[in-house]
Amino acid sequence: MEYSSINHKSFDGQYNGSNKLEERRKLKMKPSAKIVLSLFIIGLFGTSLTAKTINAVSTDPYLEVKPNNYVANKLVTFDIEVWLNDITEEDRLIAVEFTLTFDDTLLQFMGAAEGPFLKGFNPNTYFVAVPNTDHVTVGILMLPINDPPYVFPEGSGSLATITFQGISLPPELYTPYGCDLALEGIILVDDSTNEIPYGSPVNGHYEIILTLLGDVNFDSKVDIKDIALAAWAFGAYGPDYAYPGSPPHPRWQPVGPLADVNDDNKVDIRDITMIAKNFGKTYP
Ligand SMILES: [Ca+2]
Ligand SMILES: [Ca+2]
Repeated sequence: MEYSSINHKSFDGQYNGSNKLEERRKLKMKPSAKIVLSLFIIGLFGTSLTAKTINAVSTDPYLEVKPNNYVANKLVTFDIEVWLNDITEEDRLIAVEFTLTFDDTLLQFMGAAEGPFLKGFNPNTYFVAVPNTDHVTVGILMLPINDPPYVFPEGSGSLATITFQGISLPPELYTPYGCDLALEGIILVDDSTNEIPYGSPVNGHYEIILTLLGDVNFDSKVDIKDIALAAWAFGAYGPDYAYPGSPPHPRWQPVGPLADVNDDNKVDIRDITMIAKNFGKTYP
């Protein structure tokens, strides 16, 4: 699936133009915070629904970058996961390799960690991630266990979590600026060292959009929708908040990093106040 069809335009389209929200306005229905939030979440993840629908017809296993579209409004450290989907026991998978490519003028690779999927079938895995300037190559091998029968992976799950840091700001407000997080060099190996056929991967995309201070949903104005979104993430905090390595609050993603206007790794009344201060501002 190419990102040209699901680029910034379609992301914006959730908020501008003749979308569902606009139709509701025409019907003089007050959009509740719930509707705004669900539209926002569809905006962020609608692409992933489309991608899944396309892949549902394929029976081959395939790799997927999750989330499909990561959108930031400042330079942040963020994680993406690489999932293996639709593997079957009959595939007899014992090893996976893939390369994730990115634009090194926009992103810096920070680290990679094994996901839980393969370990759930065989705790004896060997995980290696080799970073390079603009790509990282990951390999995972399920080591033989002495106690047959060998349990082969089945279903879908995360192979790896890869952490990036945004390092480059766009030249101006509301100018889309980003790169693909594309999967290449995929190899799935079975226990006879044969390669397992796989479907087209679902690549990811990273985008940073600078906005008016407080425009949480990227619609070029600061209004009640932005406050409603921040209210949804109210009380949420990011990773490393409690102590180094601590997990983020369950409601941190996807809105928390965007609603954390003062960039202190949590959403609280300070952020809401800053949004309220800019209430009514529009761009340009
Ligand atoms: Ca807004
Ligand atoms: Ca904050």
